[in-house]
This record gives sequence, structure tokens and C-alpha cells, in this order.
Amino acid sequence: MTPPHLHLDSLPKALDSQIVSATSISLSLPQPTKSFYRHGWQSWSLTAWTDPVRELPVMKPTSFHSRQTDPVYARYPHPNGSWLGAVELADGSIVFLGALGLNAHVAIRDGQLQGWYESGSGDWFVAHGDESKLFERYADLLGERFGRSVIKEHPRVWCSWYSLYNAINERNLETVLNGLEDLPFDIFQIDDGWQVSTGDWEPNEKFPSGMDALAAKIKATGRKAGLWLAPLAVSKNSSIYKHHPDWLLRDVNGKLYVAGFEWASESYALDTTHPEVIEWLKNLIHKIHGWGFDYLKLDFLSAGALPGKRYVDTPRETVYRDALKVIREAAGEAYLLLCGTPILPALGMCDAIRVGADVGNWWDSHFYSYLIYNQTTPSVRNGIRTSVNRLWLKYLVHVDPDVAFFSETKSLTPEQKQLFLDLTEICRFKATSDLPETWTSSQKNAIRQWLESEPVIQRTSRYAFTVDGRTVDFSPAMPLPPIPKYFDAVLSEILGFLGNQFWALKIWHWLIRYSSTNKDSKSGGN
Ligand code: 9PG
Repeated sequence: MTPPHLHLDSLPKALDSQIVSATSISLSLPQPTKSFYRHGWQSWSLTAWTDPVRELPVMKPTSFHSRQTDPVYARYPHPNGSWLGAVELADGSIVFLGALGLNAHVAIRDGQLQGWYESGSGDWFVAHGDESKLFERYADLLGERFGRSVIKEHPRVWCSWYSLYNAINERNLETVLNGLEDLPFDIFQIDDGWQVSTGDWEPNEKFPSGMDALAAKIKATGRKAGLWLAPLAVSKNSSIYKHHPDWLLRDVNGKLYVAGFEWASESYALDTTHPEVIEWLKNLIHKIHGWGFDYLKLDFLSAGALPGKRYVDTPRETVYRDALKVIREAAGEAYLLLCGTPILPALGMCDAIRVGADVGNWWDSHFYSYLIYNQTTPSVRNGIRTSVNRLWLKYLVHVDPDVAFFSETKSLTPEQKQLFLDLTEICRFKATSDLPETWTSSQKNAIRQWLESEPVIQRTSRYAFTVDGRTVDFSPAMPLPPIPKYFDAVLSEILGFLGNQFWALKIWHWLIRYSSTNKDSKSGGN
């Protein structure tokens, strides 16, 4: 019988490891400890080596927790992470504790590394030794249990999000498509902005010819057509919200669970234990695939694994993995990139996972990263930090670090741009959103070279690599901002409070929209 709790008083010997089964487990740690590897729940959630004693400030605004991290542990007062954790000891060796099943969490507390399954019990990989070897071994074990999916070619993608954002339409996408000329992009991926609403996955008025027509145009250029959708999220203005409230996840009190915000209006999550929802999901993926899209970027997926009350009472990550199984089957041979996804349940169910926060055309944001202390917010630095700390996943699945920027910009130095380019070489997942009209001919050449290159990569330490013999060091992206103090701490509280107010979010969204429309009209865009 599996013991409910297992305590290990002494560490496994160096380079030794064991697999044990328990509902919860604790391991006494030799002191002092240097750092703690916290693994974020979903694509965007912070993954980094951090202080092993003091937990980071609670991310602000709290209203976004369900969108950005595991809301169950967002206020946990000790350093913690999803499924796995590791502690670096004074001699540089690490102690590793990793769940080999779903619905598990790890924390460091009272001088112990602790792990627990939220429901039932499961296996744990417990080990002590060399960092890179143990992460590799853990990945191997996950591969045996969840499956590996690194069979297909790595895609080279043009994605509409990070230049056009929501301002996409038939015309400007066709302009980009033509502008790509013979550059070796395999995928032309249309991002958010084409749909009637989150939940109503039909083309809106900006796509009068229909998505199938656009897919055909893309394919005529020899590329695969890619489409973004958030199949497990539902916005308030969708017909699902209106006609099928019984399809939505509820909290323990039976109230609708707010899973996020769309332009400052609540969005909800589908309950995929409901048989009608599964039918709808299957039909949706068939429909999109039938339009001619062979590359699907599925987003905001953590909505499928949030805590709450479902039609059938099943552990939340198990429910989510079952939904992915349905999607995987319905999508046939299409390439599946999962985004905003809880990591472990996605293994073996997709071709690629976004492994870091969104990038933006800037290195870091004082406002987002420091003042509201939220490292899931968009910036190149937040993207690099989490992606580099998740590179051990690359033997199991393609890892997408998000898009690279080429166009001239004042907000990224050439070194910062290069660092991100090097990351895409290491991941071998190359994407950009840059508009071809902004490229000079030398930039175009650089892009061609980048798309065609396959440099030899070697990892020399936690953050250092060689790329065709050239040293690349990601250390500058790693430090976390200091914790706001004094006046900044007060300001941080005020901003956190405002971030939870609907009216303030509305003004914020309006300001962002206004400033980007202004930028567009100045640059002659749409
Ligand atoms: C489209 C975008 C792009 C992008 C995705 C995702 O509220 N949030 O916390 C939040 C996080 C990420 C995000 C959007 C909102 O970006 O990562 O590539 O597809 O959606 O809306």
C-alpha cells in the first residue's frame, strides 16, 4: 500500500536517485541552501532559481492570478513550484524532488523539501547530485510516462501578434504574406483578433472572405496556415456564455469561476467533464482543421485546469489532459503549439509548448516587473528567464521561447536582441512578428540566415552555452528585480488595488488601445 506520508531523513547519496510512491513526501535538507528552483505552473509562470528561504511577493494584480499562475498557490507563503523543485546546496550539488504524476506541488519549508499530490498519491523522483544530469533523468522519466513528441521538424513561423496585435485584417495579413517573398518561413500564423469572440470561433467582419479563403492563400505560397484560438476560454459576450452557462466551470459555491479578463470584461472557463462540451470541442477543432489550418496555436489553456466544481468530480489536471487528448485526436496531423498551458499535463499531447512569458519590444518593464512585481508580464527579459530555466523540456517536446525582433528599435540593444536570437537557436524554434515592410535588405539577409542556420549548441553551465563555438551567457536576464520598499511599496499596493478594479482595468485597456492606434496611424498602418 502507498504510504500517505513519507519522510526521508537523509539525502540519497550523491548521484543516487530513487522513485518512491506517496501522497506527500518530505526531505530534510542540509544547511545552508543556496537557491531553490521554482517551476511555474503554466507557460508564462515564472521559472527560476530563487531565494530558498523567503518567498517572493504575491504577484499583482491578484485578479490576474488565474490567468498567469496556479491560483491555488499564488499566495502560498513559502518558496514553491508546480510538480518539481530542486535545492542547490553549498557544494553546488542539487537535491531534486519531482512528481511523476499530475496534480502535484513542491515547496521548501522548515528546512525541508516537501511535495504533495492534491488528490490520491503518486510517484516521486528523489535524487541528489549533478544539476544537468538530474534534470535530464527527470525528463526521461516524464517521457516514459507522458510520452515524447519531438518527431516533427521544428517550424519557422511568422506570427501576427507582436506587431499587429488585435489590428489584423484580411488586407494587412495578405500584405505581410506577400512581403515575406521567398524567405523560408514554413508557417504563416494568424493570432488573436480574427474571431467573433472568445468562444465564437467564426471570422469577424475584418475577415469577410472567411478563414478558409485566407488559409488557401497562405498555402498557395507553399507555407502551412496557422491559426490561434483559445478553445477552453469563454468571454462574457459569447453565445456560449448566453446559451450554455451550464458548460462553465464554477467555484465551490456554485458561482461562475472568473478565469481571466478580455478587455476588462470577465472571461470564463469551459468544464470539459461535461459531455456536450467535449462534443463542441471536437467539432471546433475539426472545423478549424477543415478550413485548412495545419498549425494550431492553442492559448489560455490553463482555463481547463483551474480549481472548481465540475460536472464530473475529477482532479483538475487530469481533466485538462483528457481534454487535450480529445483535441489531439480531432486535430489529426496538425502541428499543435500549446500556450498558457500547465506544463506536465501537456507532455505527449502536443508538438510544442510555449515555455516562457510573452516578449515585447523592450527588455524589461519597471512598471510590470518591479512595481507590480509580476514576472509573467511581457518583456524580452521575462521571456528569456523562464524559457532558459525550462530548457530541460526540450528532449520531450519542441520548446517555443516566443518571437524574435529584428526591426530597428530604441528599446532593445543589439546585444539584447542577439541574446534572444541565440535562445531561438538553442530551442530551434524560430518565430518573428516583424513586418517585412520595416526590414532593410541587410535585415532581410540576416533573417534568411537565421532561418537557415542550425548551429552546434553546447551547454557549458546553468546559463552559459556555446553557439557554433561562440559563448552566449544568459545570466544578465536572470536577476529578479528588488522587492519594492518604502514609497515604492505603497505605490505597489495602490497599483495592485487598482488592478483589481474593473473601472481601472477598463481605463488601462483603453489607454493601451489608444496609444497603439496612435502609433499605427503615425506609421501609416491600419
Ligand atoms: C493573444 C496573445 C498571444 C500571445 C500569448 C497570449 O492576461 N494575461 O496575463 C495574458 C498573458 C499572455 C497573453 C495575453 C494575456 O498572451 O502568449 O502569444 O497569442 O495571448 O491574445
